[in-house]
Order: sequence, then C-alpha cells, then structure tokens
Amino acid sequence: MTLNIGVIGTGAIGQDHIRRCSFALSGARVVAVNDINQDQAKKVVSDLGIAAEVYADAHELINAANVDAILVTSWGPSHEEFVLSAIRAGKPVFCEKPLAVTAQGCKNIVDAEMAFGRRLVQVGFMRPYDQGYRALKAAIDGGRIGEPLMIHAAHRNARVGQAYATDMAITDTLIHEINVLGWLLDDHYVSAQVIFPRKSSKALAHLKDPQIVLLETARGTRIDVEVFVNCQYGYDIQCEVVGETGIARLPEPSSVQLRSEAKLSNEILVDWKDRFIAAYDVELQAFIDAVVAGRVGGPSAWDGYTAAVTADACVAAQRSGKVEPIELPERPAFYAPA
Ligand code: NAI
Ligand code: ISE
Repeated sequence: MTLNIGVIGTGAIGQDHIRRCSFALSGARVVAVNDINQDQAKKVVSDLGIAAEVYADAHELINAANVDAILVTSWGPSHEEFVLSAIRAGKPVFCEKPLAVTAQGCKNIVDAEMAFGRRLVQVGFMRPYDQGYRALKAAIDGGRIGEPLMIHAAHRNARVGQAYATDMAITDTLIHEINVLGWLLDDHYVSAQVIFPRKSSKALAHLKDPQIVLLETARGTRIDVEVFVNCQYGYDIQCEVVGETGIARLPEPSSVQLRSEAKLSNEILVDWKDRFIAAYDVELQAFIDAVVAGRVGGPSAWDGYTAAVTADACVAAQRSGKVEPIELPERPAFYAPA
C-alpha cells in the first residue's frame, strides 16, 4: 500500500519533508498540500514536479477522501487546530515540534487522542532517531559510564531572524534538548533555572543571547545547556554525559579531515537540515511504516505535552531569575512505552 500524505505548511521543513516523502523514503507519496501562502505551495509542487493538489483550506485537505495521513509543518501556533482536526477525522498525523505552543494546547490534543481511543499523533522530535544519540544512549544503558551524574550540552545556531524572541530559545530551540535528554536518561525534570551571560553583540537588540539553562531531573542528574543562536560559526550540537566511571560524548557528524595550507581542519555544518538529515529520514520512514501497519509510535502527544510543561517552567525561570519547580502529571497507561 502507498500512503497518501497531505502536508500543511510548505516552508523550510515542509519542503524538506515533502522532498523526502516523494524521493527519499518508501511507501508514501504527497497528494495534497496547503499553505496560507498559496503561491508558495503551488511553487513547491511545481519545483518538485510532484502530482499534488494545492488546497486553499487546511481542513478540506485533512478531510479529503484520498488523504490517508497528515504532516503538520506550519508555524507552531497553528499546530493545535490542525492536529485536533486530524484526530476528529480519525487520521494519523505527524506534527512538527512544538506540538502546540501552550501546555494546555498540548493537553487538549492528549485528551482528544485518548477520547479517540488509539494513538494517531507522532511529534517531530527527531533526535531520538539520530544515530549519534542512539549510540550515546546505548553506552549509558549498557553501563559503560556508570550512573549518569551530569550532562553538559550546547545548542548553537549560526544566526536567527528578526522574529526570533528570547522565549523562543526555550520553546523553539531548547525544546529539542528537553525531549532528547529526558529520553537519553529515561528520567524527567523537576526544576529549571536560566542564567543570562554577557550578551553577544551579534544578537539583535530585543534578544538575550546566549542563555544557559540548568535542569535537574527526578534522579538528581544536573544538566546545563548553552543555547546560543547567533554563534556565527555554524550549527553545532554538543552533548557530554558525565557518569560515575566515565564520560560519553555525542559523536561529531562525520566530515573529511583536511591537512592543507599548514592547517588540520574539519568542516562544521551550518544548517539543521544537513545536521539531522538522516534522523529526519528515519523518523518519517518510521511514521509511514507504522501507519501502513495500522499503528502510530514514536514521540507521542504525551511527550509533546511534558516537553511543553517543562518549557513553560524554563520560560518562567527566564522571567523570574529563580529556580522554578516542574510538576509533571503521571503518565496515563494509554501512553505507556511500547
Ligand atoms: P517556515 O516559516 O519556513 O514555514 C512555515 C510555513 O507554514 C510557511 O510557509 C507559512 O506560510 C505556513 N503557515 C503558517 N501558518 C499557516 C496556517 N495557519 N496554515 C497553513 N500554512 C501556514 O517555518 P519552518 O522553519 O518550516 O518551521 C515550521 C515548523 O517546523 C515550526 O513549528 C518549527 O518549530 C518546526 N521546525 C522543526 C525543526 C526540527 O528540527 N524538527 C526544524 C525547523 C522547524
Ligand atoms: C528550529 O525551529 C529547529 O527546530 C532547529 O532544530 C533548531 O536548531 C533551531 O534553533 C529552531 O529555531
């Protein structure tokens, strides 16, 4: 069976996912697209040379008879409406992070999915599908460094646009670490604090950049994440886990080592699309395969919800300057790990 996919949002990641569903992955094709910028949606379809219908209305796309599953790749504030509409239609939906821009919005999705009675939602947290993070988790779970005590991490973007605000360092950027570090440790967060070092002169006036986020987990592991979104030099994701008997580091993406002009050098990637290209492929192939097999797995609406609750505490900590508690409700049996 070929899965017919409808995509809402044909911007940066929407285009990338349409390309991979159409040309890189197996078992699916994109038959419908929608964007509030209809001209862009038409151009994407024409540039990629795919036979997809351009819908003026996202809800019509969701309910179209030939659309089996939905990808939501529009701006964050629109996610809740489209995911709820897909659940009402009983259709599997892959939604890019964040699942919704408020914890309540995520909770509304959790409630709707549980009322529907089976999982339909996969959230686009791709890092657990990254080979490097998987190897890191295998080292921790295999007892290679003893119990994890601390994590030092960094999430650096070369630069961000005018629309990027101080709280987006949490809701748009750190949200990846919130998800992947919880998964890595199989633990959840109990408190958050945010520290603002000296501001970079390269950051726009309205943005506090860099930031250091300190997280504490239920088992007492302490995490520091540097979020620096105008670092200028590249897209750089770092993660070092300090355990009782050793240290495990996230591998660098492979790149040719050059000896040239009296220098020894390795290139650093600049674009998130390239850094996680394989992880995006694996996560979307997993979504397609699961839907074809009649079930949805991967990061769940519950994971999206708990990430949002944690992000809210981090944003509160940005504003208060204090250590903010994180109170997570108990995971319902519906979302028990498979
Ligand atoms: P973008 O701005 O390049 O594209 C978003 C597109 O959605 C635009 O074409 C816009 O016109 C369209 N759109 C916005 N509201 C809409 C609505 N109500 N109905 C239909 N179309 C609408 O943004 P980008 O970078 O592609 O991000 C989209 C989403 O993907 C965001 O939630 C972002 O956080 C997430 N993202 C995830 C990444 C990951 O690593 N997993 C990487 C980059 C983005
Ligand atoms: C973007 O939306 C992403 O998800 C990227 O992975 C992240 O590095 C970037 O900071 C976000 O703006």
